[in-house]
Amino acid sequence: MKKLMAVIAMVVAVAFIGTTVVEASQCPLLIKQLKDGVAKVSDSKKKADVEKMIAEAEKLHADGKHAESVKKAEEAAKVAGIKLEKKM
Ligand SMILES: [Cu+2]
Repeated sequence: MKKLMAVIAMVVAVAFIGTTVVEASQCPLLIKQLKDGVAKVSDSKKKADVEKMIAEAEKLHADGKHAESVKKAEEAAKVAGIKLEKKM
């Protein structure tokens, strides 16, 4: 009986981690697109702003604030004129 409980607990934990990973993997995807795109920004001031926002998005992602990280990434994309492709 104890073993069954442990198995159930594990299944629940894996399901929970699974959904978190899907959400968490969105930010690095967006950040990668931003990093690729920012290289093509010719305006140096704009470029510095975008790079700052990318760093902030990375930090938010590292802190587990994925929704905020995505928002920051979208903001950076707007400034840089990059079209982000999102994973659904
Ligand atoms: Cu994230």
